[in-house]
Amino acid sequence: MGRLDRRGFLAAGAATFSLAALGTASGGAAPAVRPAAPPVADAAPPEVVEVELVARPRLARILPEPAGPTPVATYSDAFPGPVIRMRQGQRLRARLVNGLDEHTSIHWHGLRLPNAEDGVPFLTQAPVPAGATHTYDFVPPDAGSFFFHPHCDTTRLLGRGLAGLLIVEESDGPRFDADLPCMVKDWHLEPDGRIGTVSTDRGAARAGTFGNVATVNGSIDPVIPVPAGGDIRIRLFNVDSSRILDPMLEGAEAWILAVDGIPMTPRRLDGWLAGPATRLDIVFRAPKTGTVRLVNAYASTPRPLAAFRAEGTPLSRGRFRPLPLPAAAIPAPDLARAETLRFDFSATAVARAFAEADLAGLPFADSLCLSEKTFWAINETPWPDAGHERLPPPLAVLERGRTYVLELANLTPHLHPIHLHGHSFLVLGSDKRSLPRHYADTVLLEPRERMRVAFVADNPGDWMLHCHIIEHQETGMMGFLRVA
Ligand SMILES: [Cu+2]
Repeated sequence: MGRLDRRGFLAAGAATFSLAALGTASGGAAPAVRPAAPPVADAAPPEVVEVELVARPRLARILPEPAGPTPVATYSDAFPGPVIRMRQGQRLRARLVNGLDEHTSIHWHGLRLPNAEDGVPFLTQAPVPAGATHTYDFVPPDAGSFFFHPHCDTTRLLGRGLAGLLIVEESDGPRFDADLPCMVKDWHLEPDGRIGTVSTDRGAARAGTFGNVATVNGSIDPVIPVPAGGDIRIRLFNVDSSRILDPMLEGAEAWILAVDGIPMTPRRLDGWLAGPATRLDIVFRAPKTGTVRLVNAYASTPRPLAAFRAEGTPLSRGRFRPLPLPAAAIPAPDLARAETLRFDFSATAVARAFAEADLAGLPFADSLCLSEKTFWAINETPWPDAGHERLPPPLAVLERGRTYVLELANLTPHLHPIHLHGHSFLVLGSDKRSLPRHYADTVLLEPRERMRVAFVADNPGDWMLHCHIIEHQETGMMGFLRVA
């Protein structure tokens, strides 16, 4: 069927999918401008998109010479990606080849997929041993901007870049003159290019251990060409483990079209905080000449992330109007009959002891998937540390098909992006901020903030609920809900 090309992908039987690099890290090279997908009627798409993801150490150039290349870990030779592009309705068959020296798995972040495909070692699947393979096989139900990463030893592996993007294109909706994934990540680098310390106890117990080299698509402040005068869709992925973004586009009027890949009523990009794991689909009109700058305003002075430079003969488009993307078919919560569950996110120092009966039947885990220390907890229950072998009982058992309102209370002075697997929830509101109702899979809790989200528990299985500041997740702020 297929053959292994130089980037290490097996493209078996899939004629139209695209699996590409985001850019080479040298000289600010940028992703290729790619037009929006043609209408489905143009060609009968293959039913199955097959990819091979070979997780292993590689070398990538992030810092300019005389620094050396950085020893990274990636899913392909494409750095930092890869990007899997497919169309809504297609089936993804992704074969993971574990070339790491430890067990791993792939979690498909934000997808409402069957529990067995969710990629949480011990909880939803057996870990994939070093040297072994595992195939994920599912049909993404929603179009959108998703990403994938391991779910154990995550601070270390994400710190080395082990993540990829999954873009599921809508079959209709507005057309764009360019559709550009922008993967935002800070690296912890020594001056010679080696990976430095990705986690400290001080960082893990506070806001996270921040990197020192900000990149977009693996490049430091890259200049990305865009068609002059065109309508540009950028898909911003915050794949960093701790950085909070307040993305701003200087030099263009920009609108948010989707949060976490889920379309919303277009809203001006202005002060939308995007914590780790959040994705924003943004549209702007490129100028006829010149440059639009993407900056992170969540800093005392805005920090440059990337620039978009208008190139080519200016396109003549009409008046700029941000058109909504087609709505996702997410089940609407039945708020009148909802049950409310409260979850407190707090600091802790003491692991909770459970009776043997509570632990009966729960899986054993190993030190890669248990924390070394605990600084955090959900409802006073930290994810167990390495002295415990069994996973804790579920935080709550939910009745399949019922609507639940989760009241998420941040009792700490730090921010926590809280992520639920396998479901998209409706953000109802905050006791501190005015937010539009919108769907998401990760919601950023500001210090002492309380937010309410609602969803239909329609997907059976055990689903992680955790902070996506990965050091918080791995030091206790993690648990799971059981939908039965
Ligand atoms: Cu947190």
